[in-house]
Amino acid sequence: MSESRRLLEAASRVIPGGVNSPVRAFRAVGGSPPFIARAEGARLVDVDGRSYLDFVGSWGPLILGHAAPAVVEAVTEAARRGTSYGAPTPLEVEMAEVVTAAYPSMEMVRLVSSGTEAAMSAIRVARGATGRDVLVKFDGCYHGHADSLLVKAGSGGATFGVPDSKGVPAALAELTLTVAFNDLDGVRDLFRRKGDSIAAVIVEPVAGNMGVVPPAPGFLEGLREVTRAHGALLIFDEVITGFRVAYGGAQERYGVQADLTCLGKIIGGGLPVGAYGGRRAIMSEVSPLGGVYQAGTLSGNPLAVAAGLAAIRALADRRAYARLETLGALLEQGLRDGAQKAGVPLTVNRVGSMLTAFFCATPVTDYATARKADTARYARFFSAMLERGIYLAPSQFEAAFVSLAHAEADLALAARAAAESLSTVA
Ligand code: KE4
Repeated sequence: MSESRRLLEAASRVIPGGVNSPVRAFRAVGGSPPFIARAEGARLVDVDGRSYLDFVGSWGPLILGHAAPAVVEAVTEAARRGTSYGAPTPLEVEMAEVVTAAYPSMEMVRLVSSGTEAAMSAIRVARGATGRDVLVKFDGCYHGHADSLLVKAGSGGATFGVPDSKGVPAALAELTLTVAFNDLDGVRDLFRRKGDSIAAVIVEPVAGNMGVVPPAPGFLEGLREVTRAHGALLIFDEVITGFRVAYGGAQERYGVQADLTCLGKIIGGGLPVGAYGGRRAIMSEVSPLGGVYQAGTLSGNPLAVAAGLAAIRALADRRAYARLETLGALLEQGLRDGAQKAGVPLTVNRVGSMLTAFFCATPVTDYATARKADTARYARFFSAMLERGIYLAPSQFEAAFVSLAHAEADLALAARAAAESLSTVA
């Protein structure tokens, strides 16, 4: 028995599913997950000594690659000065100044410890600032596991939400309305009917959690316009896209500014950091300035902020994004070429260094079209790639990421493995 299998058995006795986050259990693709011993650059090594070229990057944070020297050095140095004080520190000021400089719509920012906390806090601020209760989200967009956000569409289009999880009170879920991603007419219709009760619209400006789905031309601009017209707030959940699709995130890439923005992943450099922020008038609602309460023992943790700042500093050289674009394009081309050679229908959606290869022949523009993908075929492709030492997201409805630690030779290796793997699933 492999060490990973032994560890999974041991883990499953004391951790639900043997994992600390469900997607890691490989339930969507079958097989059992390799337990990771260490990682460096673009590679993971599991407890059985097997090496993998990593295109998950811890689900987005590791845009510099694993164990980036600047990040490791920053964390080590910070740890020598203590790991947490529960008191303000100079680095938190620097992080807030760096983030607000990169995101002009964020005049003030509050650090938290996860993307979930960022999104949960942002919707509370939006409800507190507007005095309204209703929230609009999009089918297939994920904003962490706060109750109000674990909601999917009720029957029919933009109707009252139903819980997406046990334990979410129906009365709360009903305050979340859902619309199809990229359905601007659906949003406008919703505002015509319920506009005066809507506190905010929360959106992943580039969807990453139904697989990668870019915003349709005019979609983000339309959300900006309709929310402003009805006195609702526009929340961009940039936990994935922040510092990923551009230094200034989707707001820079698409030129649309949100009222509130959520960040996470990259800003922690692989350690637990989330953030939410927006215009001064809105953020002045947050305790201790205003009546919206939010707090956190480890918010602004010195080690996590040191790691995040080291990562962000490395991205300030905008050539980084040209490099990420080149690498992302190579991964996309390798997948397309392999699919064409194997005669396998594949739709690849990519924005910069994040992409998803959907196993379907039709365009993927929202969750309904994403769900047309052949998930069984994706699972077989995933396994074939893993056997060839390529570590992809263990779900069709997630993003693959390239990092600055990936080299052209890595992408050539991935392309060869994809061509072989696609021919086995044809
Ligand atoms: P966390 O609480 O997991 O730090 O962030 C929640 C979150 C919020 N917003 C967006 C756009 C996100 O993508 C996420 C978390 N992403 C998932 C998968 N894409 C993390 C992986 C996991 O759940 O294990």
